[in-house]
Amino acid sequence: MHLRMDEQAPKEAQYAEEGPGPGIFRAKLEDQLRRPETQQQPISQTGCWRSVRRGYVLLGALGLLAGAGVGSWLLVLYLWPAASQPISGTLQDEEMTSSCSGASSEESPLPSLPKTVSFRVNSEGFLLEVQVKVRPAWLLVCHEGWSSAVGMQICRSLGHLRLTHHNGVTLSDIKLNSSQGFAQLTPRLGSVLEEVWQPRDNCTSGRVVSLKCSECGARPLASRIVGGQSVAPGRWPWQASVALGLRHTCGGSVLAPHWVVTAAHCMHSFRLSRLSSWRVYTGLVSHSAIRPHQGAVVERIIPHPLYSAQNHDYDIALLRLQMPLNFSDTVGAVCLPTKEQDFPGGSRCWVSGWGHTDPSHTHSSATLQDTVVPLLSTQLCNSSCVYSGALTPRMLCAGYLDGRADACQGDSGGPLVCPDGDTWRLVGVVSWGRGCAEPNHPGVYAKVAEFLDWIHDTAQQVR
Ligand code: 4AZ
Repeated sequence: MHLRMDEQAPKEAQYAEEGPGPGIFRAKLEDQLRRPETQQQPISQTGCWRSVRRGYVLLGALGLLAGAGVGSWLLVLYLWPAASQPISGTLQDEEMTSSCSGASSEESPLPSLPKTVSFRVNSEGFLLEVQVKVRPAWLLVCHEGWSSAVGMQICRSLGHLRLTHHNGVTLSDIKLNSSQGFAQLTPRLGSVLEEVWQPRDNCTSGRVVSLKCSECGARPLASRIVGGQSVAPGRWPWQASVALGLRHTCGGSVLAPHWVVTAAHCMHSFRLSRLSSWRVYTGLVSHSAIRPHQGAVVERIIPHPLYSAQNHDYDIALLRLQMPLNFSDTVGAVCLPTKEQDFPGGSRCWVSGWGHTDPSHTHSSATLQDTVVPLLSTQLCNSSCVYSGALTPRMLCAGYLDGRADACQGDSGGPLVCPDGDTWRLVGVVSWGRGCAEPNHPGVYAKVAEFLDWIHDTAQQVR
């Protein structure tokens, strides 16, 4: 996490020095000055014309010198405004949007289909409620036609990894107001979750559905946190350190007791390491405090099958832990985004990690750091002034164009989370960027919303 200079800047300066600019300019001048000398040889052979020719040659040389002088002066005049500009532009947003092709500072909201159905679980009694397009009221769900498969689908659609509990609750056991409406599942072969809800005045079974999804996205200790750069325990309970032995290599995020998500490039970079060397540490703030026995053993590494080491597309991997994590005030899961959820450009999200904080790129931070980073529109991030089309649909950008703060090496694989009411959702996985906190080069993240099916299918299949 960091505020620092870019590792690539010196390299670019080097290229500029080796490049064609000043070198070509110097070479032309030398040519012009040399040419009269080479023409002197044939001329010097005839005696009577010697002095006349010498005069001409002298005049010519003087003329050339004067021409070169005027030429240089004009060139200096022409180049001066460019030379007085900073080399790497630090364009502000407005300038950026007007001068970069394909840029726009605000995310233009995509025309989205009206949502036909929404779900929520009320906090007393975990009663499942559904809201269908035709009615504004939240309806309780009748138990008839209910199945765990439907429950699983609903939990997933709410950003949870699993369903943990479901049952039928007798209506006479709960307090209801007289206007309470109900909805019943009408199972139709091949129908989607959105189309199966029929409003009812009562449930024939006399029972409604109670549903618990796996816990996520809460910060039990959040009220005790005081702001600042270094992080207090429990602030980001899903933050994991993915390590080789005791050596921190990448960040990760806890999705469930058995599952941690990280970046595929972290696993790719250390692909020669043995599976048994990997450890996942959770509930940590100070990395120096870790002890080997605290690490969770990794049972399986599952990189996304379409990960590309060339352009970092599909930069996501799942780690299955051998033993489940014990959730506590300082260890817990983050929620996934919901499918239709669109966090627009400007959303205030947070990135955290033990990555580099200094310009020398050699030290991971001893304590967990975090910083707020606004989401940037993909249009702006892919514009000619930023990443010129390098972002694929599986990536998103967050940070600042003035290079204020950014994720850095060692933060890779870690969480970019955005608040959704009281719930924190994993919107991005730290992936890449040109340098760190470099102007016009914000951090790039794997876009978790694009991987929901892969995450759910993998977590279901691998047990
Ligand atoms: C890295 O090398 C890395 N500034 C991570 C994030 C960023 C750059 C590099 C974004 O792991």
